[in-house]
Amino acid sequence: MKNNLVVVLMTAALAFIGTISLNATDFSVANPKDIALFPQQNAYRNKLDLSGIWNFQLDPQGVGETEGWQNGLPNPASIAVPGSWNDQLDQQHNYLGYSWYETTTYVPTAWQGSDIGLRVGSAVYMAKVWINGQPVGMHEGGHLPFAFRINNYIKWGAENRVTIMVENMIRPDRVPGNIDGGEMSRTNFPNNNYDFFPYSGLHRAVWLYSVPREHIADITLTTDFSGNTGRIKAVVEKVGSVNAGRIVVKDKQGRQVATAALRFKGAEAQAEISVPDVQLWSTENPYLYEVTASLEKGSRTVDSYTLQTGVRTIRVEGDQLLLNDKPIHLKGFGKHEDFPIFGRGVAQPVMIRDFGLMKWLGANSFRTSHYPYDESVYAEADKQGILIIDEMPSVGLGFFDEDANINRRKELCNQYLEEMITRDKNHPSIIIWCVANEPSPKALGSNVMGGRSDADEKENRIAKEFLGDLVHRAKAADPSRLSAFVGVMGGPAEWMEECDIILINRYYGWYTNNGNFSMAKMYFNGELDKLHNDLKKPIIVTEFGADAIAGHHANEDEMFSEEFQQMMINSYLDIANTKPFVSGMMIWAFADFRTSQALMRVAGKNLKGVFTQDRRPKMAAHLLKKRWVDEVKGNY
Ligand code: BDP
Repeated sequence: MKNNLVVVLMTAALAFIGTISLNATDFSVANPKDIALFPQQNAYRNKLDLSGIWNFQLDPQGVGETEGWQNGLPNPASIAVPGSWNDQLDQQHNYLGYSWYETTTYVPTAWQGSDIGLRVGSAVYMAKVWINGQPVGMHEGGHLPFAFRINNYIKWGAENRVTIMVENMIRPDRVPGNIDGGEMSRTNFPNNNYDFFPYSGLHRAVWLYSVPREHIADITLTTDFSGNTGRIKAVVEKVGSVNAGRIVVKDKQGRQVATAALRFKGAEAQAEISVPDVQLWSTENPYLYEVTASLEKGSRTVDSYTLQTGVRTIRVEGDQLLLNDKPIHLKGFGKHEDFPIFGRGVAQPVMIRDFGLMKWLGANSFRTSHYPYDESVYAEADKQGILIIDEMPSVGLGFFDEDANINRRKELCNQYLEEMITRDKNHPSIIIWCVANEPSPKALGSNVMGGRSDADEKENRIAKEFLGDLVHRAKAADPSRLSAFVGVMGGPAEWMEECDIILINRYYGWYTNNGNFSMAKMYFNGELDKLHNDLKKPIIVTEFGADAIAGHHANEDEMFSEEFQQMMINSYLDIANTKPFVSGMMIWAFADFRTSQALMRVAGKNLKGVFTQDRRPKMAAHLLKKRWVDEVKGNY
């Protein structure tokens, strides 16, 4: 009750502030194409990481822009970028509203004559950028980068002020947000309809970078093989009049194994490259080739860009998920980017530790629930042979409120999809694009006892169209991977008909059937068979698990104990081992993580991690090591 009152007061207080309008004059809206290639340092390109201590100021009244804070913050504190703003300074853990970031930098004189860009890795939720007080651009949606060309705003030979205003209000016309009404709208604080803390701010590095005026704008690699020969298809896009180039493929020892000429027709050139005696990329042997595209004017190279890629295929055939034509079973987790104090800010030591822990217990995969992660995570997964279900930040979608909200959410989802695929498409580790997590019917709550929810006719029509279109868009943008969304427990199975593979979250024995675990197992077992029978596709259980308070021990029938969590995970895995059509079991979650405050969230956390938030193993982690490394029996 108390929480609800606070929410009402906060909402009323914020209503008058308004939010950043996308129509704001002078600010160009970020173009997803501009995030295609991560800044790279080589002989033709430069990059400068602006990470460090920035100036920071909250703007609870939303007066900064009219008072000219873009020309200098009146009373700034220090803050680290990247990092969530929530826990770095006092009194702003739950803050919803405007905040301002500011830093200064020289742009190296040697970059003159190049195209200069500014790339923001992730700003949750909405951002506006100024350089030297001049409006540059804006972007909506966190967890994905945006970039602007900034040549016209730069001062050479002098300091430049970079100012970024970030605004993080949670609304029904935002994704993720909070939809009024329905069983999925929560009574938590801050009030959102997703189960992770609404950490905000500049979560990833901000980069300055330069590319030659005539440059490679994008590279798309897709791979295939037959027998011993690998095939890499490269589509290269360029800017400028240069019309020739080259692709060179090198193996791990740096030996050139293949090359092809690029002849541009308009802005695009394509090349098919054969790789003899190919070493396929797999979880056991994550072999990466180095693919370099270059632009050439006569004998002069004007730009080049290098990608590390693996040659591999992924597809579904009948009941099986096939990596390089061989059945693969995903053993892994749903995760979060979440760590004390960092919040959702990039924490690379934690990232490296997580990969180590996944290997330690024999996992081969994870889902980037519930948003795309930092670029470095995918590069590491490519190297370590870990498979990824890449999920865009479309969690908690509903289809029953005002049309205007639903339409806006769809526009945002389309944008996120384009951004995610543009950014991530060249990573061999990514095998599935996940276009949403748990889109839910309004009446879901009363139907999660193993039954199906009755969405009304209009809701059903909108949901199927909305989700079907997202799945198809992903397939059209990238036919080389699978496309799906994660179905909620109790949700209509027919919503998933267009998915290439069935992804489901199930919590029998936790959110239902409490204290009656034999009933929970029966439901889970029965539903797997029914879903498979109805949809005839392989199934990955992308979430299942139980909260366990680390160090709390009891008999295994007592919820919240480590024993209960272990027993539950064990039972689900045993059941999955009896179903040949189950292609993956991903435990929710890898580690405990912060959520908004609510009665079910002890200490403000979801405790379903098999590791604690600081990565200490619970009993369940040891169980997984036993099942997946020490005494392997069956698929899981
Ligand atoms: C699922 C959500 C996930 C939650 C989990 C839970 O996909 O984000 O954290 O349930 O309740 O519904 O633990």
